Amino acid sequence: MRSKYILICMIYLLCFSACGKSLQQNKVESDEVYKEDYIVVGFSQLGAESDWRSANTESIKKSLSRENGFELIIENGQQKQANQIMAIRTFIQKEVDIIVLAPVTETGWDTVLQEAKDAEIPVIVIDRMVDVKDDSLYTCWIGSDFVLEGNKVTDWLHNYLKENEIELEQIHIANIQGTLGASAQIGRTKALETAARKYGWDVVAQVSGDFTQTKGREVMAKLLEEYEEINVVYCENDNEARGAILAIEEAGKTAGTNLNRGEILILSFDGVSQNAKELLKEGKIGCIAECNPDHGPRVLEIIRQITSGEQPLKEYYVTEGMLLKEDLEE
Ligand code: GYE
Repeated sequence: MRSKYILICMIYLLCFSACGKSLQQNKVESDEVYKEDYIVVGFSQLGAESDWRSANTESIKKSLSRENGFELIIENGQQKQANQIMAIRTFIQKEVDIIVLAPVTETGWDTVLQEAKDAEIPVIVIDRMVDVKDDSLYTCWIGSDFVLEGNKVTDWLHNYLKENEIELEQIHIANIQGTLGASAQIGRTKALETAARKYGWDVVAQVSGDFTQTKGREVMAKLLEEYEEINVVYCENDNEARGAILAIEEAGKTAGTNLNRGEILILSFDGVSQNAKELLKEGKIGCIAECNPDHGPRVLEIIRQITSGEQPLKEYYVTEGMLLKEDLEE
């Protein structure tokens, strides 16, 4: 009886230790696969506030795929810098190979980027810029020329007013800005302010719509109550524009390109979603400066350069054009 008991115990112990060992081996093996076969990238995306943003995330996912040799960890910052800083610290702890950062605003990155530099992890900044004292804190930046985008819209407005013989005194502009402190907001607002000074345009109000449809709608509804005279709305992205159009229609007014008939002219940025293109086609938006969200292929190329010891360009501007009703009709 006693020897039977000892035998059962021995079998049990043998099984247990064999199982334990094989589990441990698997873990080590998979860790090795994870580290050796893939380039691990931590991507701190600022949020999911717009169609542009979703397209941008998709572009990164597509390029930094498993098939291309990447293990991609994405953290959504929910439009809050504190979340993004936390995400970067987690990436550092995980010892990722590369960090990709799409920052919500420009300032406040010095400390955490210094931590990444100390850990010798290259940081690729995409879309909006970072404003840091020491630019060796990041490897490079890729994104758009936001002032240029804004200039295209203000040029379009200037020509539109001339062609339609609309007097300067007749127009009253509301500026629904993007997230304050974001490069896209800073550049686009600056272009409007410069043109307003140059041509003497009346900008009646400037208020942030945080690049979202909900906020754009809310802000526009308030503006219409406060300023009867508004007849041009310079929205800093298509989601805000869509929100503004809804608010205009809810107030019983019309978004359109005929100012002489009392319509409200909407100007916008991005041109990524089908919905925005439809609104342009219907004449509810006057023009859209294109903003290119497709950063994935370029990021892929930059990582290839970094891993093969080449030095990527410090700044790289993506190309983009203008979206007009005429082009869509063709
Ligand atoms: O235009 C807007 C998004 O930073 C360029 O952010 C980006 C802007 C884009 O929310 O739709």
